[in-house]
Amino acid sequence: MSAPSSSQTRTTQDRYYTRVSSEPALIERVEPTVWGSESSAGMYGAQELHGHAEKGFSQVPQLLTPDEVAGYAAELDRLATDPLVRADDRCIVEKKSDEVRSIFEVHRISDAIARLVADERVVGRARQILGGDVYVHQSRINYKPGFGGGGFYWHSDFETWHAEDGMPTPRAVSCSISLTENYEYNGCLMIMPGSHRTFVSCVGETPEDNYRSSLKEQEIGTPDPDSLTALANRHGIAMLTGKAGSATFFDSNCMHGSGDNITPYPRSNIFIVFNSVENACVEPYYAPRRRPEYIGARDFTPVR
Ligand code: 6CS
Ligand code: FE
Repeated sequence: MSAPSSSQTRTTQDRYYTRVSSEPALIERVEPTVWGSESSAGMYGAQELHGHAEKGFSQVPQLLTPDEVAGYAAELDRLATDPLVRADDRCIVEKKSDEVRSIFEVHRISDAIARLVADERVVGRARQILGGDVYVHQSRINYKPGFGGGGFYWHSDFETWHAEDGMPTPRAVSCSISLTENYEYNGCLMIMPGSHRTFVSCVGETPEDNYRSSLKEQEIGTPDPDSLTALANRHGIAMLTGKAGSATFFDSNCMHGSGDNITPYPRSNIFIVFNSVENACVEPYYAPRRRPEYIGARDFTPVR
């Protein structure tokens, strides 16, 4: 399937068209969720991989030890208070405050996080799910501070990565590693279980430099209320709570979001997106031009 030039016109051969029609649409996903065999050797057992294929996500209760959590939490604090990092485009602050919301491309900024990316507990699970070698499409840390850390409205990551980063198919998986306790009330990740099997085509063209606003608060590429209602009624909503050190692996096309955090308890996580090397990004399908490489990588070197 050849990618269209980075244009905003729908191309007939692209199954996952979005942001080009005046009407939303629910499109059935045709690719598998687990690309390797569900009995492939690795950190996941067959039962866990089957569960991941069914729900579109899987939780690892204690991926990191308490000591490791403390180490990475200290690393997050160091990064968030480093003036050079604060001044970098990779650092996104909250819409309503000057608090750090996210820092992108952290696996290149922090040696500790680079090691975590290549840790078998992390990349090994991604390889099992994606059925082979993987590279990092995106990494970020989300701070979601207490008393006002902003949420993320419902969306599919694949919809954005297809439209704006040129990701051909949903053969990518995200790993969110919590460094603070994720309660129901402090903005934990919410996923509609099974929603990864439906691609929601969104309405509204991608503006120039959309990422400058979308990373603070996404508007373009968010599904319409009727589509969200249909998916929520069909699948329900799971609240991904978990202790610090727990991780959630979730398919690139899961419908997910998280609420604002008005509690005193921050919800910080490390977020790593693995893409199959067989699914390397091409030109954006529905955006005027590529996003910066710190958001959508163009180095497809497999994680070793
Ligand atoms: O635009 C993106 O790539 C990012 N936006 C969200 C809300 N989730 C996925 C990703 O980190
Ligand atoms: Fe997301």
